[in-house]
Amino acid sequence: MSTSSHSDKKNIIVRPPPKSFANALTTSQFTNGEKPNYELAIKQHKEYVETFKKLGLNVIILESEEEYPDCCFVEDQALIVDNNVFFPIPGAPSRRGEQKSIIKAITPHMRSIHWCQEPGKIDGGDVVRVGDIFYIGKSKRSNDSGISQFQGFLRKLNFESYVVNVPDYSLHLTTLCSSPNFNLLLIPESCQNDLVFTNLPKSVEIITIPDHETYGCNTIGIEDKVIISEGYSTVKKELIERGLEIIELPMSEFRAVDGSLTCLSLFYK
Ligand code: CIR
Repeated sequence: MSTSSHSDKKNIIVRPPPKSFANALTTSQFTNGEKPNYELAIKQHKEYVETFKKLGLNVIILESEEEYPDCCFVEDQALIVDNNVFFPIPGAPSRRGEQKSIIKAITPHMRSIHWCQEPGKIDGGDVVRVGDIFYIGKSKRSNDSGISQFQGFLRKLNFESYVVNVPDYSLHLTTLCSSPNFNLLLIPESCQNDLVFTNLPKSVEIITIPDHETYGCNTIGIEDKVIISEGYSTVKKELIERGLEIIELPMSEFRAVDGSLTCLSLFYK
């Protein structure tokens, strides 16, 4: 998840894709409309889970639910900041029921619990934390009311936040960028002017990546290691050059339905 600080990544919640995964929502931004393959998605998800186990995280695996084809994308269902949670109203009505089991799994571990109210809607996938500044994507899934309610939650926790307009062709802000550690922000070249990161600290280096590697801009940093999607050579090279250790994971089946690495997890400490 993109709201946790790098030191918060002790526990990780994941959920394997259900058999109905081929019916997951998609914009086809990254494909020609081909459906994901369930068996391959399960294999890729297992590799994802094993990676975090090897890195020493405590992995909590929730059961998938057939009636929710998108239920593996747990990032969208909760916004956890330093073990305080804001439960959003997800932007896609078909995904709202996924939240029940997430609420049950998370609430016992949280210091405080907050709820988005109608007419607000916001997806976890629209939030990117860069150091201690939060950037919130205004997108097809996240509206002004949802964003301002989440900003109110952040203010109570003494965090600054800014809104970033997500271009129409993309689902979420995390579809386009990520911050693998508090000094780096990866964005696609063509988004240099479109994505405005207000008050980005001077210590943060923006690495621009060729547009054909846009999907590769979503990464997960764990200490000096960065998990990236397999097949994005520029992303890999740029991060290695900055002294980071790379772990590559195959993500083709999740990519087919707009799911990136961060979408598959929720972290708390
Ligand atoms: C959806 O359209 O909701 C899913 N197919 C993909 C969700 C990706 N989640 C994320 O970026 N956080």
